[in-house]
Amino acid sequence: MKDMADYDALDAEARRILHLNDRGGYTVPTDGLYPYQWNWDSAFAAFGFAQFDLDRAWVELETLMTGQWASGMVPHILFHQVDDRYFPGPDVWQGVGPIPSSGITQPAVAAIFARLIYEQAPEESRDRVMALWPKLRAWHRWFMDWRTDDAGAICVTHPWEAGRDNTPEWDAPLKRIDPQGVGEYTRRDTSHVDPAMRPTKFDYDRYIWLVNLGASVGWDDAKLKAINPFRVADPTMTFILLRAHRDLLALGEALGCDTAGIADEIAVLEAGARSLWNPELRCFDARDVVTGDWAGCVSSASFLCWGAGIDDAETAAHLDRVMAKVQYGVPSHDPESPRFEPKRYWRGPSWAIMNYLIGSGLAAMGKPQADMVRDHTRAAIEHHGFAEYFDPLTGDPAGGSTFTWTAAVWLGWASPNARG
Ligand code: 9WN
Repeated sequence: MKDMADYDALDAEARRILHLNDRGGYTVPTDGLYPYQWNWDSAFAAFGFAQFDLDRAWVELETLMTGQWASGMVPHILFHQVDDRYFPGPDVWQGVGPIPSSGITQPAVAAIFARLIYEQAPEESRDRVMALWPKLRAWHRWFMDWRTDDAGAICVTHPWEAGRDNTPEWDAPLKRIDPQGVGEYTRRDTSHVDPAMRPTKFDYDRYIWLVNLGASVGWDDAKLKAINPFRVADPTMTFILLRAHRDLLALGEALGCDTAGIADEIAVLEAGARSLWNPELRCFDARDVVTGDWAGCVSSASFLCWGAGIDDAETAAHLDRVMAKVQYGVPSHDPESPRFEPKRYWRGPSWAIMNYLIGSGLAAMGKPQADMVRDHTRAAIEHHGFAEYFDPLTGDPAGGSTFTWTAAVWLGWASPNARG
């Protein structure tokens, strides 16, 4: 246990990281490995900035929304300036928005933080959030139009869309893809980070094949939906959109916006969330929409249910079982599964952002595990720094360092000085 001076120093280091990664109006996840603006990273950055610079927090969200497409979609990467340290860049993606971008989205966390930041300082934030609200509404509507399955769950159409790139949930759907014609390409990620901590070539070939497929139809939502073999109803997207939609509604009511339709959409998403209950696994799980097959995975995404306002005793029992095996946060995949790899990206490591979404959800529903999830996250960061992710067994830092969202989660939630 550190004393308060040490925590103050960690707070200062977290603020330094946010400034270090600030490119003027937007924040990169970390220099080199990810030199662009990423969607959900940026919303977390806003949460971090809001702890000490309210104006800069709003600017982050405002810049994110400048990339919004005419359809309402908000891309997962905005390429504000070309940087060849990352692949695939704007030439491969061929996004069709107002600025160069990718063609897929990411979990809709922005409205969650817009509400949180607004409630922290309503007077000063009112005009800023009023301007953002209709854009967030349009983005959520696009999700409802293009990403729901028949049951009302939200689907991922590319492994990068859920932000949990190589999680075992995608193994079977990706296996069905023959990545013909992908050709030669040079990965950049493995020149920044140990390949043992990154997705495999098998995964990358399919990631790029899916990007090429979207670009081949100009990212037309209807055309792509008809030809895309990868469509998985997913707890990450569904629980997060449900939580964000509740926040959008509360925010809209507070601001006097036109909230027509949102309550009905929440009911659809609630049904969709319940459709992700796998009766054999006795837990929330991903479901391949093409085959109807369950992934059969207890993952950190299963534990996002509380954030969405859905309590479940059997999922809580899984959380207790899983947490008894680790010391540094919620593992992204079940440590008792043969597919668990504690250092490989989304196949085992603990991520501060998921811990935050899970822990804050547990706290909102008064669940006793909330403090444990926060304490684990605090321990990971205080012992091992602001890494992209952590080995949940040893706490070893993994992936990139000086990471924006880890610093933001520290400032907003994990630090003993945090107000959240
Ligand atoms: C692809 C930026 C992003 C995160 C994702 C994380 C990782 C990108 C990559 O980095 O994905 O989007 O190239 O590996 O999986 O959640 O937003 O930090």
